[in-house]
Amino acid sequence: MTRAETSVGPAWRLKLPDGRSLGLGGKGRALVMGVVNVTPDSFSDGGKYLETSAAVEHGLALAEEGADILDVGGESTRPGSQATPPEEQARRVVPVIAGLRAHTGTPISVDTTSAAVARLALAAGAQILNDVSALRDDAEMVAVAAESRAPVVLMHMQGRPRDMQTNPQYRDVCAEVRTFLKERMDWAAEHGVSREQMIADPGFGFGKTFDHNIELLGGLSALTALGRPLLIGTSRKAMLGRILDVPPPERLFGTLATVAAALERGAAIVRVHDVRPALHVVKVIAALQGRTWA
Ligand code: PMM
Repeated sequence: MTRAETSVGPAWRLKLPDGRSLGLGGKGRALVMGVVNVTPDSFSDGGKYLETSAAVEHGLALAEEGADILDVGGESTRPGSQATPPEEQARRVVPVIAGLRAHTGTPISVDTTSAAVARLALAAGAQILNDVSALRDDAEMVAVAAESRAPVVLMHMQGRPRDMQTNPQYRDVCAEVRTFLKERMDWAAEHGVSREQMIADPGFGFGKTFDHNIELLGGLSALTALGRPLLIGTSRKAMLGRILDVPPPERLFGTLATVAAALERGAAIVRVHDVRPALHVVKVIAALQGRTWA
């Protein structure tokens, strides 16, 4: 990895297990991660792409729109949801990952907290791990991350999806999220995961009230001190519904406002359902920040 300080901030290079790499930060623009949910019950698009072929087609359409990464998940993490057994997650995501891999070179991440699912996903062609539990749910996940050497997203969550929105409490949400992510990064490094492969995510909507989410987005730049690329996932989330009073499919413009705000505060990867509009925002902000935008 190269980590050069430039006038526009640090540059990172994530190494993919297939030998390719993803550059981000520095002079380059932020990356867009397109969401491919293969779930019956995700809050924003649940049930829509449950069929393998529909999910593959959707992922390929997002790649065509310019997604830099496709994030494939088979478990809903919406508030109140129960865990999906690994067998069922694998049944949903593995054929989709294999189908995408056959038709696009766009790097694929797997959104799972299960080591078994992660292993099968990597074998099917996924190259990035996205673990919303920051390697806490499954004791074997850290070994999968270390052995595969895949880039890994570590996300903050207070509580677990089934109870996380019950009564989340913070004294200082930015400081606490930052401390949590630092501790998880240190822990993962002690267990053999390369720091240079870590991506940090504050976890919008995961164990946070509306006020917590707003404070976190406003203060996002405090997390750049972690020294790793920041990923943010605000797309269509409830914080936007609270402000705009519209259902998830109508939260695109609100999503784009949060994408712009996050990019201004140092986000390096934005996880979104609507790739093309987000990519336009990414490019324009990159130009304003003196970066390249191609
Ligand atoms: N949000 C969801 C699922 N996975 N992963 C990361 N790293 N960050 C997020 O914010 C995140 C995630 C829930 O949203 P969805 O149901 O629209 O996928």
